[in-house]
Formats: sequence, structure tokens, C-alpha cells
Amino acid sequence: MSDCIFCKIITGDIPSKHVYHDDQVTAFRDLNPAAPTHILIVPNKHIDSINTLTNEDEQLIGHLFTTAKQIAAQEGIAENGYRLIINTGAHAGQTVFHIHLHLLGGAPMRLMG
Ligand code: DGP
Repeated sequence: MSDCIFCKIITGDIPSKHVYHDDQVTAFRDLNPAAPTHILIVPNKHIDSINTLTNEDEQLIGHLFTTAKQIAAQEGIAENGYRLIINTGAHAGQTVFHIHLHLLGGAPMRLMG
């Protein structure tokens, strides 16, 4: 999508602190980190939100999570634990309408908030 920030990060048109890329997903560090480790993992295909997922996307979303697990291990946060979040819609605080999985870790976190 031509006006999507994350599509532009995936193609390299907007710079980011790149962490991982394959033919299905891309991962980069969040611009405003909410934890010592805060990485966004996004599908290379533009999908607005969980609300617009289709059955065809099930393998892709599974790959998003196995990539998160792999990155958590690489970042050295797997053993102590980490949080995975997908915000969906305005009430959840979604600000970028290209599905992204937040990977947060590196310090203890409260259950909510
Ligand atoms: P959400 O609130 O779930 O839609 O999260 C969007 C996240 O995207 C937010 O934590 C900040 C991050 N973000 C927004 N614009 C950019 C950008 O241009 N580069 C990077 N690296 N992160 C961005």
C-alpha cells in the first residue's frame, strides 16, 4: 500500500533498525520503545488489522509468531520471558493499520497496561 509506513519500511523506502527479513515477514525495532527490547514483526503483505484477516492468512500469522520466538531467543530474552501484543482498532490503541506483532521484553512487566 503506497501510503503505509510499514510497507515503506519493508521495502526500505523508510529507514528502520532492521532485525529480520524473509519472504513472508519483516522485523524492526519500534521507534518509541516501551521496553528495553521492543521489536515489531510484520507481514510483508499489507493487511490492515486482525479484522481483515482471511483463512488464507493463517499460515502467515503462524509464521509471525514462530519468527517472534526465534527473535526472542536471538535477543536473549526467551528464558526470562517476553510479551507479544497485537493491537486491533482504535480502542486497543492501534495507530498503524498494517498488522504488527509487538515483541516486548528485557525487564519485568505489569500484567496490563
Ligand atoms: P500500535 O499502537 O499497535 O499501532 O503500534 C504502532 C507502533 O509503531 C508504535 O509503537 C510506534 C511504531 N512506529 C510508528 N511509526 C514508526 C516508524 O516510522 N518506524 C518504526 N520503527 N516504528 C514506528
